[in-house]
Amino acid sequence: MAETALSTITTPVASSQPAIVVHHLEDSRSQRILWLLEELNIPYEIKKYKRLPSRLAPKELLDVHPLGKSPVITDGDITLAESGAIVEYLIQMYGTEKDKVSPSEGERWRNNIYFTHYPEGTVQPILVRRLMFSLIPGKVPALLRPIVRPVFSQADELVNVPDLKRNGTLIEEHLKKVKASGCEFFAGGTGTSPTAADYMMILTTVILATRAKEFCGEETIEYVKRIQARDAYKRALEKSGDYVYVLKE
Ligand SMILES: N[C@@H](CCC(=O)N[C@@H](CS)C(=O)NCC(=O)O)C(=O)O
Repeated sequence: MAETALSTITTPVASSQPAIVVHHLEDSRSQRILWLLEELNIPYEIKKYKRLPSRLAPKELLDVHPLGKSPVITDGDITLAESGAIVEYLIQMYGTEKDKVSPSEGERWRNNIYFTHYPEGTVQPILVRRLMFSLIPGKVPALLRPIVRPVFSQADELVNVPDLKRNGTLIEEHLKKVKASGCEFFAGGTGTSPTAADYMMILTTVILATRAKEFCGEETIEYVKRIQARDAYKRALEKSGDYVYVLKE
């Protein structure tokens, strides 16, 4: 199969059901959307895209959305990018009461909003910056690498490490707090199901647990294990195929 090959898996769709299509790039934020759709138990179709050797997305994704990134969904005439927007859209359109959090729920509502926006707004950019710092030295001419590598390593210590320590602690302390009050999900309160916050936070927590363990606390690891044990999460993994961010026992 060509590097940019696109393949389609269609889950059984009753004719009256909405035709949601997920444009899914391997090993990407799009896994959030597959998990959500499995939890919501609504039919959808996956169009799969392989990353190029550069790890960038193939140009076919530009035909779907002007930024050429994943996830993107189409739902009838609607095309929507940005994982947080997609999560909120799907929950509003297809979620039931258990998937939603209302303003009357006070702190639970505020937690839900905060942890829905925090991963893309704060932590993911730090993790991407860290990845770039680790990759750039390998891209400069070999002769310069002995000079460039320590510079980026020092920059990592100076810029990324303190940020990741603070963020890892914030996540860990929050999970301890909600667990102490009897909830196993990010929004806390009386919630017994994942909410938008969990669909967004799972990527960050699993990256911390697998790729940045030094910043990841025990409660965060337990959270990832709990989510990975959910049937809907397992079904999403089966449908996506190989996924690099899996916390092994
Ligand atoms: N903030 C966007 C980020 C989208 C994004 O950067 N997606 C990555 C996959 S995780 C991507 O498409 N990367 C390939 C590329 O940049 O070419 C979101 O949450 O959807």
